[in-house]
Amino acid sequence: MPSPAETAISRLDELGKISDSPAHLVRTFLSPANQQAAARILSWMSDLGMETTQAPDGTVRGILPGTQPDAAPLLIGSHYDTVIDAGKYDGALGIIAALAALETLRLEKISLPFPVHILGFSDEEGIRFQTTYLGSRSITAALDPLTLATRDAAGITIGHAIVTESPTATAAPIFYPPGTPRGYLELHIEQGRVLEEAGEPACVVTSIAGQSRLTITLTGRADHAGTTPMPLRRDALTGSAACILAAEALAQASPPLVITVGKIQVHPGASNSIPQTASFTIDLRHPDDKTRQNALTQLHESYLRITDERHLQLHWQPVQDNNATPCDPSLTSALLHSLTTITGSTLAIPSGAGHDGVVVSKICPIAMLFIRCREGLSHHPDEYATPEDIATGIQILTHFLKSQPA
Ligand code: HGY
Ligand code: MN
Ligand code: MN
Repeated sequence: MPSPAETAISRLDELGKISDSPAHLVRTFLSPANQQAAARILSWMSDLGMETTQAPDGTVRGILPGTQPDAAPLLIGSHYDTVIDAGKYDGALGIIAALAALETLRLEKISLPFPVHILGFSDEEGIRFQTTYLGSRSITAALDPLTLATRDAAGITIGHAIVTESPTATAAPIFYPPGTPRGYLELHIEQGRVLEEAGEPACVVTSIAGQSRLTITLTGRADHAGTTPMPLRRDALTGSAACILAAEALAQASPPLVITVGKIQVHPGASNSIPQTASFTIDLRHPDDKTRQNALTQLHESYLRITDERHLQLHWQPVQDNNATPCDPSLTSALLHSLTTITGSTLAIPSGAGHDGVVVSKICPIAMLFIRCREGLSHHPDEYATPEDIATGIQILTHFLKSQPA
C-alpha cells in the first residue's frame, strides 16, 4: 500500500499529463483539460470521504467535517490551472499535499476538532483572460460585471465562458462570508532559489509581492515594407520594442522591481507590411505598493514620450492590480512551529510570485509553506521538487493540522 507521500507523487505525475496540448503542459480557465483535472481532484477528495462540490467557475472543494462540523473551517488549497509549457508542481502540489496530509491523519485515526475544506481553484495564472485569481476571487465575492465582461483572444467573455463551457454553470457558488473561515493555508513550490541556496527543504512565507498587469497597445500605420522610407514610417512594432526595452531598463535600474513582457501580438503580421498595431502585456511587481505605483507612473510617462516621438497612438490598459499581502503573523507562527519541529529550520521569506492567498486574505488569515524546487525553476517544464521535500512538506502540514486548537 503506497504511503500518502508516494500517492502524492503519482498523483502529481497523473495530473501533469492532463493537458490541452500534446506538446506541453497547459490547462487554462474551463478548458477541457482543466475540467478533466477538476474531475480527477474531485474523485481523490471523494476517496477520502470528503463531501465534494464544484462551483460555476470550476473551482472544486472537498469538506472533511471533523468532530465539530459547525466549527469555523480551515481552508487549504491552491490552483489546478497552469501556465503554458508549465511544470507539474505549480498549484497542483498544494492541492495534492493537502489530500496527503488528510490521508495521513486518516491512517493515524485522528479526527480534527474543526472542518477542513480543501479548495482547488480553477484559475490563478490568468492565462486565458490575463485576470489572475479568478477561482479564489469567486469564493470571496461574486465576480463583478467588469471582470465577467473581460474577453479572451477569441473575444469570448468570462461570463459567457462560464455559462457555455462550465459543467457546473448552474451550481451554487462556493462562497465564504468574510471572517467565517479560521484561516487559509497553501503549500507551494518556492519558485525561487532561496531554499536551495540555504540547503533547506521548506520555509514559511512572510508576504506576497504586489503585482500590476496591463495590456499596452500601440497604433501606427500599416504600409509597404519596400516603398516606405524609414522617416515616414509609423511602425507599431519598433515602437513597442522601444517601450519593452524601456521597461527592462527601468526594472534593471531599481531592483527588486521586476517587469516582464510575456506576450506580444502584431497586426497585420505580414513580413512585408509595416506593423500597424502591436499589443503587449506588462507584468510589474514590487514588494512595496508605493514603489510599484511610482514605477507604473514612470513607465507610463516614458511610453507617452516614446509614442509621441514616433507618432504612434498609445492605449494603456490596466488589467489587474493586487497590493502586497502580508501573511497572518499568528497563523504563520503556528506554521513556523511545525516547520521548526519537523526540519529545525526557522526560515521565513517573502514571495515574489503571486498566490491565491492575496485574495483569500480578504476573508481570513493566511499562511503559506514553500517547498524547495530545483534551481528555483518554475513556469517551465523542468520544474522539479524531490519526493523527499514533498514528503517533508506533507509532514509539516500534518503536524500543523494536529497542532491547531479546537
Ligand atoms: O504569476 C505568478 O506569480 C503566479 O505564478 N500566478
Ligand atoms: Mn504560477
Ligand atoms: Mn502557483
